[in-house]
Amino acid sequence: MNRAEFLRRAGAGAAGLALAASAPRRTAATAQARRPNILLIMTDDQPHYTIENMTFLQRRLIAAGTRFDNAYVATPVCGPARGSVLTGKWSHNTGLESTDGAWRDLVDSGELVGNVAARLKAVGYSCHLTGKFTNDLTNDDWVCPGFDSWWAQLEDLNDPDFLYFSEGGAGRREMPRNSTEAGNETMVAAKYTEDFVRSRKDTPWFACFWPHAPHGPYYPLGRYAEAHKDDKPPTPFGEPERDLSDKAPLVRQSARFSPAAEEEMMQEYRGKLREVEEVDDGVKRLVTALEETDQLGHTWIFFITDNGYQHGEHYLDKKLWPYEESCRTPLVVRGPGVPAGSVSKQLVSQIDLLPTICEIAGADASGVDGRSILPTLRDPGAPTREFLLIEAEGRGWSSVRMRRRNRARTGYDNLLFVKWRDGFEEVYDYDDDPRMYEGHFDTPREQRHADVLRERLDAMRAAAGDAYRALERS
Ligand SMILES: [Ca+2]
Ligand SMILES: [Ca+2]
Ligand SMILES: [Ca+2]
Repeated sequence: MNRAEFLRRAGAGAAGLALAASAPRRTAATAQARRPNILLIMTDDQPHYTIENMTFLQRRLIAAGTRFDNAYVATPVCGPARGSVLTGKWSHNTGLESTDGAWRDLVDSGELVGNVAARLKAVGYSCHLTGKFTNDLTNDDWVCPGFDSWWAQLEDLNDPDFLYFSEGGAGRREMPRNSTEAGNETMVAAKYTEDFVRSRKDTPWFACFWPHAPHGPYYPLGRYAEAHKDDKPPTPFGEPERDLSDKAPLVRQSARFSPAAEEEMMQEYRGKLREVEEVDDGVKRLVTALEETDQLGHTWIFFITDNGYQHGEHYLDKKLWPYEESCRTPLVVRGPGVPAGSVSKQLVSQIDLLPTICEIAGADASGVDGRSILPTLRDPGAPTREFLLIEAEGRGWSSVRMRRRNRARTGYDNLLFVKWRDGFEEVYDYDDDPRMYEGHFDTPREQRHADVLRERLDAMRAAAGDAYRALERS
């Protein structure tokens, strides 16, 4: 890349330097005015692999940034996951274990004082949110600390006829739902975020576009109502020989084997894909607005989901399961200095968003459990961690993923260890068993690492901050 291209990509800091070099009298004030914007797009209940269906995201974010193939949620269900994104902490440190009552739990936790928007506001950012903040938000005069622009959906989020929302905490309002852009919750939320980014182009901003899609029930835009009629998830329904003896009793009890259950799960999958299409349209709307207002070059864009979803893998539906479809999140980042079209295999978590965003903005990132992945955004191979926690204490399990270099075989040992409240253990080796059909300790690698994984998980489930991060590396 040439010098101009390098400076353009290097973004805020270098842009300030470039301006200073060409116009020496414009100094700190210019750099200050050019602090990068941050757009955090978080979808609701989106299996990681469905970003294959997002053509705009593929073309303008993935091809222009980094895709993370080992990014995970903190807890695979809405309320606790959103708490971890907002606070940069594990649910065992926020106390958030359930989606029922999630908003009240979050307020009562006292953790919102240090939420990501409050930290950015403290250094001069204008902060905005549209869409689903969290579950059970009914309070229509409340605004989360740190946000000065607020369009949050209120319960009942799943009402088939109306959208309910609070604009700036000024009371409960409603709009009829329909299949047009004016009545579609994703496109309405995108419009409010578009208005925000267009109106704030002279100040640094942090915008959360958190559509309540592709969460069910499915009310897609009319133009997608007939799409994806025969599509099926990439991992087939069920498991070989219907053998779930390697999985916890709760998995066996929850498994649904009937053809009718399979048909229901496939229909749900197709509903999700239709809503994934409308999310892609919302992303397009925002990126186009950033381009038209000349902000794209100094805006970071993060794309994630709050949790994934099973569509019949291991005969399971819904979420809160310890497997990839529930626990992986798509993570795509485009921003100044991020190499275009790169892929990172590093272990990354939702709890890393707050420290990463704060580092980009120059805000305080102390007192959290996550770590900044900015070094990995600059160089996709830069290591993050070797062990990563995921927990679902409300469902009765926690897990640790290991991705550790094995010099003897010039590769990595990639394992998942799950421990259930009743003592049941499962272990999977990604290399030999990528679909997670064999949870017994049946490979030499699994047996060799069993004690390390058990001890590591026990310690991680109780740790916070520096002590937690120390457990992530050997
Ligand atoms: Ca969710
Ligand atoms: Ca099995
Ligand atoms: Ca195994």
